[in-house]
Amino acid sequence: DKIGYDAWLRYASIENGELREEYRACCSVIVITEQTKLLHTAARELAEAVGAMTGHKPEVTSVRDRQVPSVMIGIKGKGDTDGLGDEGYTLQTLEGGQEEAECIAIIGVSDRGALYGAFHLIRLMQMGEPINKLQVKESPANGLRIINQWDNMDGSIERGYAGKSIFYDSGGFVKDFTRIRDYARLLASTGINAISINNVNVHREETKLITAEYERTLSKVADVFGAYGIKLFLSINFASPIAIGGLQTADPLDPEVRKWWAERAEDLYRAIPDFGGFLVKADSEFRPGPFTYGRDHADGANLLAEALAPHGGLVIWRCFVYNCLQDWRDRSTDRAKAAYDHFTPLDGRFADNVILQIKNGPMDFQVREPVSPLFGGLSHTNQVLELQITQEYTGQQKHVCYLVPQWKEVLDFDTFAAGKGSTVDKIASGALYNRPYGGLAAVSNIGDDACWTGHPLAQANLYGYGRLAWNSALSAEQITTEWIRLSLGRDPVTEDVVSSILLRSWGIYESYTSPLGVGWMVNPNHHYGPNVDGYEYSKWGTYHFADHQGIGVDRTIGTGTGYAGQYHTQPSEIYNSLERCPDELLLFFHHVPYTHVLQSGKTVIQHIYDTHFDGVDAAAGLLAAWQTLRGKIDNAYFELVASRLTEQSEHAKEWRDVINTYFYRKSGIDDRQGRLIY
Ligand code: GCW
Repeated sequence: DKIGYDAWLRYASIENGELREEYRACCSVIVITEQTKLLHTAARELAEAVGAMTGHKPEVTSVRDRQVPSVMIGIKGKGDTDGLGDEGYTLQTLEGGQEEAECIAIIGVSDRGALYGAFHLIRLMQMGEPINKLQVKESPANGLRIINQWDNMDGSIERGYAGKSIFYDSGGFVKDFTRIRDYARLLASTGINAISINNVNVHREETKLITAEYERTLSKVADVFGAYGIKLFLSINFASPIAIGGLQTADPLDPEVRKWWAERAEDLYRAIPDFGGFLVKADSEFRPGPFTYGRDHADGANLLAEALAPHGGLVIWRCFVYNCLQDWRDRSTDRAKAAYDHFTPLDGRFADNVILQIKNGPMDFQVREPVSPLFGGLSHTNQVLELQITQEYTGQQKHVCYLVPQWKEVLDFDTFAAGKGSTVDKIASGALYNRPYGGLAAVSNIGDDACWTGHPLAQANLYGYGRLAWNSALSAEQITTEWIRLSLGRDPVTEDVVSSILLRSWGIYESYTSPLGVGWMVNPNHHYGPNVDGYEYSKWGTYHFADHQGIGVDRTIGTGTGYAGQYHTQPSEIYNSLERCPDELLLFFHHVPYTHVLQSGKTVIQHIYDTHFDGVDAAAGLLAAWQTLRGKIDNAYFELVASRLTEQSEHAKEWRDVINTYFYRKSGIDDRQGRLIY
């Protein structure tokens, strides 16, 4: 019943005897050079891993016996480590001599760096790599590598597909923190260094998380994460001064309000000295914010920044701000334009400890969207890229949809903001504009489900996010291989099959769901399953405008909403052009007749039919591929994945038939291949 619980920290015994002996010998003793919390964690983790993999658990000590081969874990301190930043580390094999045995030195710039170094060494052993000639030098590409939990204190998780919260239960914190600790381990092993533990939609009880009532419990939670180098953040309610402070207003410029927040921050830092800061969803989907008081988002963010600054805290301010009470008859409002319109005029006005958190696309985590043009629209503002690991619109962890390839596309997208090579990756990390803060944020996909993520293969998304946040230059293939070897072992056939399932899955999911970048077409509220007009006449601004002649949203500069003009010249010209716009985004930018011929040579309608028929076959193919692995992996794990893939394969047919039938009826155009459309 604990299927997949250990995820990528599953330390299977090393089968190759020679390798096992090498690891055992190199790691027979672990020496820590200083007594810090994180060095202790590093040593304990390494000892456990070596013990499980080799059958011999190394002793942990603080005195090195030079005659005995050992792993030394220490801190170098800033200054003498050229360009490694605060969190970097080196991993080196120091050859022994006559007097001295061989030693592996894991040296962090800080003790957090050393912890990452220890996890690196563990990973090498799990991968079956040699460790007797190590010359590794690593530091993270992104300063902030944060996970956002959308957990509520009643135990539910907004957009959660893997059970209930591991943090809360019926209105309070859980009593037993074991799972929280195990989650911290998983996160730290991939390099995550921050977490916000409550939903950005901050409800009544959660609003009180910043009060004395929760101080003690929070400081315990912070300790659990702190032992793994992860800083604790809280989502706050912008109207807290009214809701819990007894004030009449939450106006960011009101002196009483400023004082109130400053006091809250002081109390919080007294209880949790290494508290990270606040995550804020304001003026977004009915959440309170500065607009109520005629103030803008710089005023709002700076209010909190001022309160946190004396303690080194950060304000992470979300840019998911748009009109969610739109009238579908109003063709002049375009939700895609909203974030750019709201935030670019504020560039340069945010305090130094404010970071804007920007969703990867301009809409909302659809299977396919262009990159948000807000990346490229801000040069004097700290930014982080927000990704969604939880599969709200991508199959809800019933379907396999491996998102690392999607995230790679986003990171690699060239905004041309400061000339060629101005990728999202460089903007988010802060490198392009030399910003003090930057990084990646992502909405978690875990719950109290035995394997954490509902679908065991969805663990790969969480792992992949952490690895990309650490090193965005890793390829999707590399990350996939790592995840498979760590989680499922090193059988080459398993590796081939699973990596092909994972790497094809996003494209397959896209093919049988909404076509050509148009998005949505899901059932309202829960967002699972096909419903072409589910959001077509709603207030959320999510339209496809299909009629009997054509489909798509005209977002061009000349005749459309002008959204295409929010990009810099190079991408803007491409998107604005009917001929050059990439097929997969055509309907995001253009309204075209069903007979429009794509770059692929197919008409739009035939593309819809073909991808939906092919997508169903491909989904069945995923199941068939998995079936070949029976007997090669743990049976319970195997069956669980098989049952999910079966469900996916069935559900893909539902998608195919609803979508194809809808467009057949609208267009009256036959499928060239004469397949069955209802
Ligand atoms: O995607 C939408 C979700 C909401 C979510 C919101 C957001 C937390 O449907 O459930 O609210 O985005 O990102 O704030």
